[in-house]
Amino acid sequence: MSRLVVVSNRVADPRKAAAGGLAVAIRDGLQQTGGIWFGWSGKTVDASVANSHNGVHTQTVGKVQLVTVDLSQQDYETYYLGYANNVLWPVFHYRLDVAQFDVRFGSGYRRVNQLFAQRLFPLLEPGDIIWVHDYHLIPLAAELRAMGCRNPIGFFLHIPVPPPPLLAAIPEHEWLVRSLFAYDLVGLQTEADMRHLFDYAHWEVGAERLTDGYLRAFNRTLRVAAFPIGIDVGEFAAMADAREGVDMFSRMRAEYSRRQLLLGVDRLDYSKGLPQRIRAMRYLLEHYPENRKRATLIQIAAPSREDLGAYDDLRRQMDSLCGAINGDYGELDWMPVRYIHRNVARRRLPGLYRASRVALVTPLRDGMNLVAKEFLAAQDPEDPGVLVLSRFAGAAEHLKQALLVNPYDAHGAAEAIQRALTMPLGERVERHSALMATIRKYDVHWWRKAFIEMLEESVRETG
Ligand code: GDG
Repeated sequence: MSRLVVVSNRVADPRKAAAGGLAVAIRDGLQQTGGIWFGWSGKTVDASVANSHNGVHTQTVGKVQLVTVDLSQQDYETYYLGYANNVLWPVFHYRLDVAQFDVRFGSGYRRVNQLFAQRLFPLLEPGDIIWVHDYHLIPLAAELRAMGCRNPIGFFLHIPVPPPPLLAAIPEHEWLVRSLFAYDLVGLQTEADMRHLFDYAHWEVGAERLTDGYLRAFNRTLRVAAFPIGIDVGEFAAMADAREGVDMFSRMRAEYSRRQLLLGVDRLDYSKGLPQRIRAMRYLLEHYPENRKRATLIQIAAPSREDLGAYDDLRRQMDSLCGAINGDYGELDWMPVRYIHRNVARRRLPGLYRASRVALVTPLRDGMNLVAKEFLAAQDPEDPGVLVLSRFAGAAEHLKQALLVNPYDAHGAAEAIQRALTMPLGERVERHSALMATIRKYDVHWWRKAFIEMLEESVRETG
């Protein structure tokens, strides 16, 4: 079996309890074959250190080496804050209005990808399979190839691919897509993402569409396929039954015994549709007054990327919307929204999910959305809650039995929430069991195996 080399912006320490399902799946893959997990250390240091070997750290955990590199402050600002999070993240989530284009960002992005390639290349062995993750590292394979790397290299994009005219708004769009052709396999979350990439490649670079997921351009053949990412369903169900999960569940059930709990769990990010969700709640209270003094939304908004201005705006907007809805509708003994701008411990999440009658997963745009799947996995199958899911989350492509909504339409979303709150037990059970079958089949282990198998296969086919 080939050794696996995983590259991502950040390296999760797989021994830490906080590691999510993705980190666990990657760790399992690495432990099976041995290998390397390579990425940024999360630290910024003086440029002289970052550019020397003192900026590289190696730790061995079992058969796996965790290798991280430090970045200079300037690289952090241009590569990470600038290009990754002020250009690629907003544009790939269809938000040209919050994108900020600056040539310095593009050069920092390229420089850090080169630095990663320079540090990684000497560690590679001929049989290694390389798996690169996410938008921070699109040009990594091209940089490795320029150094003479012939190993199979796959790329998985965790976020959506926007339609071609939006992608083309990025000044370096052609370079980015050309860089993708240095990979042997590009994995995307959904069929819709595939269509966008194929259309772009066809119209903008004249790529030839070969059979079944193969594109030919720049003298290379690239295979593209959709691998909807999943969760570790067993782990989540077990966490719901563990002490902290059960404690959380009992506390919430006691507090909300005669009330109905709605739940949102998100990073505080403008892609997640949080202001729109509060507006839908307002609409619900206005038009279905039976929910007053009865339904409460707990919205966990974990702090995220607080160094960026667009996130400050969102924070202010949420403070004001939540203040207004509570001020207008709240009573001495009831508040419509409990907004918590903090991180909640991972072990407590399943209990919270299980105590909730409805989950509101209503992003404006999302690659997949794992919260939707975690909520389902944590439910009591005999008395499950209802998932209200945005049609614009990648997850909507295969979670068909959820109540799908358009998050921009406060009226329609409120109707769906009302339907969820009043759904009879039989229908809840039926929908939940169909959804569980899907998330069990397409879990995170399926995702990792399917990607690696296809990468190995595409390399055999194209030589
Ligand atoms: C990207 C793509 C794609 C959230 N709040 C807390 C907390 N979380 C955890 C959730 C879940 C994870 O964070 C969020 O995952 P999502 O998939 O919902 O969203 P992104 O972070 O935007 O992830 C997304 C994903 O990559 C995988 O490919 O699905 O589309 O955007 O696991 O539980 N965890 C803890 N406290 C919190 O307050 N502990």
